[in-house]
Amino acid sequence: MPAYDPDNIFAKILRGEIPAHTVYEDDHTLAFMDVMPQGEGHTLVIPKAPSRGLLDAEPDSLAALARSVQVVARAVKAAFAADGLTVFQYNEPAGGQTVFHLHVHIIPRREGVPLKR
Ligand code: DGP
Repeated sequence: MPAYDPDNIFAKILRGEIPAHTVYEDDHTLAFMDVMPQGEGHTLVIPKAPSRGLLDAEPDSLAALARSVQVVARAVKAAFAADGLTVFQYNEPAGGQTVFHLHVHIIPRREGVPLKR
């Protein structure tokens, strides 16, 4: 697996070098709206600690990420009056990953409405 690249776009968002529509932040994580949403309310949650994906993340960072995913998922579900949620995470190009800083997707879902691709 390649080394973590500190110039990835989410690292730049964490450093405030490029803007993001932030919806949640704590000491260890940040959540912001996805610029290419697959559905209304598509939100990303990332750890502040540098990791390329799930496989190289430190346990404390993962624990903080999991807690924030639940906080943000609850908020997004309520804010969009969703019937359900799709939560997913990709690793490496073969797994569908395009931005190489660990992130979790949260997408509010409505009965009968498919995801955009
Ligand atoms: P993936 O690595 O395939 O799990 O998806 C990366 C996601 O990041 C994709 O849904 C689009 C989103 N994205 C890419 N560039 C930016 C950006 O500059 N800002 C924001 N908010 N989202 C981005």
